[in-house]
Amino acid sequence: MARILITSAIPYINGIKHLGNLVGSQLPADLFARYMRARGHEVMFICATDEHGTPAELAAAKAGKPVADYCAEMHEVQAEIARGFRLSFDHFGRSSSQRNHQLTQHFAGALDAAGLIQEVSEKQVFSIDDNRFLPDRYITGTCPNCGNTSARGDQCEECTKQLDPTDLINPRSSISGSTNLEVRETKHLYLRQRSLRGKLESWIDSKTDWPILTTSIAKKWLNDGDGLQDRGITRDLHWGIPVKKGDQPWPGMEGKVFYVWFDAPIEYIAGTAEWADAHGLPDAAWERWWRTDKGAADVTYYQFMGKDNVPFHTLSFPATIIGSGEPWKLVDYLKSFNYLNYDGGQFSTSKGRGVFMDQALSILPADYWRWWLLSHAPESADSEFTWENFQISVNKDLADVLGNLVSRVTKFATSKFGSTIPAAGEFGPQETALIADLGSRIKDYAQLMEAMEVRKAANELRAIWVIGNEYLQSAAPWTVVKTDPDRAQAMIRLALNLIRVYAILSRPFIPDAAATMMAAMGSDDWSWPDTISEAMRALPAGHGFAVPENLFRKITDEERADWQQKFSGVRD
Ligand code: B3M
Ligand code: ZN
Repeated sequence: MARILITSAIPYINGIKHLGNLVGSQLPADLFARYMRARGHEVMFICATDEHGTPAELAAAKAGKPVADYCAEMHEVQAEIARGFRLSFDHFGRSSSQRNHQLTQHFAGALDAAGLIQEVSEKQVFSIDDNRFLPDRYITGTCPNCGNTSARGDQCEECTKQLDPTDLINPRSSISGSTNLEVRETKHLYLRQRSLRGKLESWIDSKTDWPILTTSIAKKWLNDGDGLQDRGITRDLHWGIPVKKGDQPWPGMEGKVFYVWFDAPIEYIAGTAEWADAHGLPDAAWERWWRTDKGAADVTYYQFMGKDNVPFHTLSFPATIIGSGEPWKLVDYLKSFNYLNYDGGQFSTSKGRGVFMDQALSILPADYWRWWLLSHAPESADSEFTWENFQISVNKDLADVLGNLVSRVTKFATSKFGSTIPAAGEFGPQETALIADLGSRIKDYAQLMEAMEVRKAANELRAIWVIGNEYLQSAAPWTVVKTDPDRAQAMIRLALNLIRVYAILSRPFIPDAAATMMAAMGSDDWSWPDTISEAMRALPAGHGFAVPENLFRKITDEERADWQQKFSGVRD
C-alpha cells in the first residue's frame, strides 16, 4: 500500500467555475484519487478556494459585499457544487484560514532567515482616478510577449508568461478603465528566486517522466532569461495575509499583505492541516503527509492544474519550498492540461461564456458531465466542447453501451430466472475468451490510470464496456434460452458478475452509476478485479440482485438544440 498525496489547483473564489476549469484540475485529480483509493492506497486529496488577491477583491466589490463575507458565501457555494460533481476531496479548505496565515508567515520568515528576501523600493502603477495602487489583476493591457490585448498585471493567460504590471503596454485600470495612471514608489519584499535557479533547474531536469506540456512550460520560463526574475511577494492591498516574519511583525511592512500567488500553493499544506483540525487530529497527522522528517518521505505527491498555473508550480512554489531550507515535500509528478474550448470559442469566466458548473448540474446529473469531460480531457492539445459531441458521447457510450447492457441483462434475468443469480450451466469457450480479453484490458486500463492518461483510460474503459456488449450480442442468451436454458443461465450468471466488475472499474469516472450498479447486484464488495476469473464468479448462484433504475437517459435532439441556444450567450 502506497501513500498518495493529491492536490488540485485551488479555484479562485470569484464566482462559479466553468467546465473548462473543472476538467483542467479538480475532475482529473478526483479521477486519480478515486482510482488510487480503489487500488487500496492511502490517499490524501486536498483542494480549497483561493480567496486572496485582486480576483477576490474585484468580485466582492462587484457583488457589493465585504470581501470576507463574499468569500465565506462563495466558499459554501463552491463546496456545494463540488459535492454535486462528486469531487471526493478529503478536505476542501480555504486559503484565508488561520492555518494558511500561520504557514505563509512561517515560510516568509524561513526564507528571510535563509537570506532570500530582499526589501525593494519599487515602482508600482498608481491610478489617480481610483486613488489606489493597481497591482496584478487591477490592471489590464497588452502583453509584451505575445500581443494579447487583455493581459493582466500578473500573467498573460494566452502565452502563460508571468508579468509585472509595469510590463504591460497601454495599461488601464481594471476597476474604472482609467488610463490616468502614474508610477509611484512603494516598498515591497522580493523573493530572490534567481539565486535558486541552479537548484530549480536540476530539480526540473530530474523529472524525466513528467508530461511534455509541464516540462516545456517550466523550461521555457526558466531559460527565458527573465523567466526567473526575483519577484515581489507582497502587495498594497487590505485583504490578504498580513506580512509578518513568523509571528513577529515585519518593520516597514505594516498594512501590506502577501501576494496571492505566494500564499495560494501554501494552502495545499494548510488545507491538510485544516483537515487534521476538522477531525480533531494532532499536527503529526498532517505533517506525515508534508514533512519528510516526520513520515512523508514515503509519500508520492501529485499535482493537477491547467497550463497557465504551471509556472507558479514549477518555479515559484518550489522556490518557496526549497528556499525555506526545511524538509517539506516537493511535488513528484505534475499533471497539467491544455484548455477546453466551448462551441467555436473560449470558455470565459470574465465574459460569462460557456457552461458553468451549477448550470451543468441543473440540466443533467454529474456522471454525464464527468464522462464527457474526462473522455475528452485536453491533454495533448486543446479540445472543444460541442453540444453535438456531448449528445453523441452520452447517447452512445453511456446509454447504448453501458446502460443498455445493465438494463437488458437484469430485466431478462429477472423475467426468465427470477431475482437470484441462476445456477445451471457452465462457462464455455466464449466465456473463457471474454474473461481472458477482460483480464488483459483491465491491466491496460490500470496502467493508463496510473499514468494519468485520462483520455486513453476512458477509451480503454469504453472498450471494456463494448466487449461485454459484443459478447452478449453473439452469445444471445435470449435466443439460447429457448433451446438450451442451462447455457443461457451460465451466460446470465457471467453477465451479472460483469455488471459488478463494471461498477468497480467505472467508479472513478461515473461514481453514481457505479453505486447504482453495485447496489443492484446486492453487493458492497468493491475490491479490484486482480484475478478476473475469480471476479467473474464473485456473485454466486442464488445471490439476490435487482433491476436498477435506468442508468442513463438519452439526450434528445430538441434538448440539444434547446441547450445550445440557451448557452450561446453570456451570463453576468
Ligand atoms: N487560483 C488560478 C486558477 O484558479 C489559481 C490557482 C491557484 S493554485 C495554488 O486557475
Ligand atoms: Zn502573452
